[in-house]
Amino acid sequence: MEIKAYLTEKRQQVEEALSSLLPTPTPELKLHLESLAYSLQAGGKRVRPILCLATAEALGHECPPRLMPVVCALECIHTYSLIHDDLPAMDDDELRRGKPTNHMIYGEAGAILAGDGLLTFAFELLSQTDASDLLPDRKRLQIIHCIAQAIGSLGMVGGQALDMAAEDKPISLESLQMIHRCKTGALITASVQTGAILGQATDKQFLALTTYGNCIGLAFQIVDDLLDVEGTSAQLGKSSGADAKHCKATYPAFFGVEQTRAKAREAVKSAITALADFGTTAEPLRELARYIYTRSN
Ligand code: GRG
Repeated sequence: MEIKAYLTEKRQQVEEALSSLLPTPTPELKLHLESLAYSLQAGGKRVRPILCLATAEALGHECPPRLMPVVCALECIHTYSLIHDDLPAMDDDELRRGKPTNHMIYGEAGAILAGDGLLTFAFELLSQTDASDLLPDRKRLQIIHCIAQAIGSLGMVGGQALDMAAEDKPISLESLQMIHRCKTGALITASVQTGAILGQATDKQFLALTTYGNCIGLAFQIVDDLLDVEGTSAQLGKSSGADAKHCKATYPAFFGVEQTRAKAREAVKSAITALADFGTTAEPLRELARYIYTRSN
């Protein structure tokens, strides 16, 4: 299977669903709603919703259009985290997805509210109850719980707190791994788990897919560390060298570039091994794992 064509097709499916779901700007809230759309439609890779769709497909289920709001919620959450991560009080970045960051256009208060709006909107999308014929409420609740756990204080937010506290300080490899697991890995794993629930995974399949999610989450962050060292800002669509600027511990700082690359390859291999009991329907997941290793932005 051709991963590029697969990604293009799925990305289009996600883009169309996102555009149709975004609230229509009212005259009073024009600027605020525009600020949400600005970041959401700035052209991300849509890795998390695509992972969710590919996981459901691995289990033999195409996502029906009426369940796309659940899938799109993952991208709203991811985009909120990027907007807040770029704020002056956090990583203080001026470029994201190849465009000025949200606060550069809408100001700091505007960007905080854009993030708040997207996070809240995600839970509005997740909790819509008009498709209970396709997704029983019990399963929907399981998805909401899984995502909330992944992005809260013991997940992404906690990872960000640890990351902020670790700036300019020497930290152990274990601490770095925990930051990666919480800050980046948790939402990636939750995206796979959401697809697993949508695809009606058995307990055994859910566990295997969770291992797959954990491994690609790690590979994703290791590659992000590498790209920060090796990529250019034009290629990445965000400032390169940001980790060094903030004196952040990274995989390349611990292991050097070559060994870091080997660790990313190892994580991808473990992800693919976790899918051993799945047939050809899991080929997109296998290819996505390989793509995460070879991606250039
Ligand atoms: C502010 C609560 C809060 C959390 C922020 C995700 C995050 C936590 C910060 C982002 C910092 C960062 C660059 C992490 C590395 C991995 C990562 C999430 C990269 C960006 O994700 P991509 O590559 O971006 O999927 P696109 O733009 O393609 O969606």
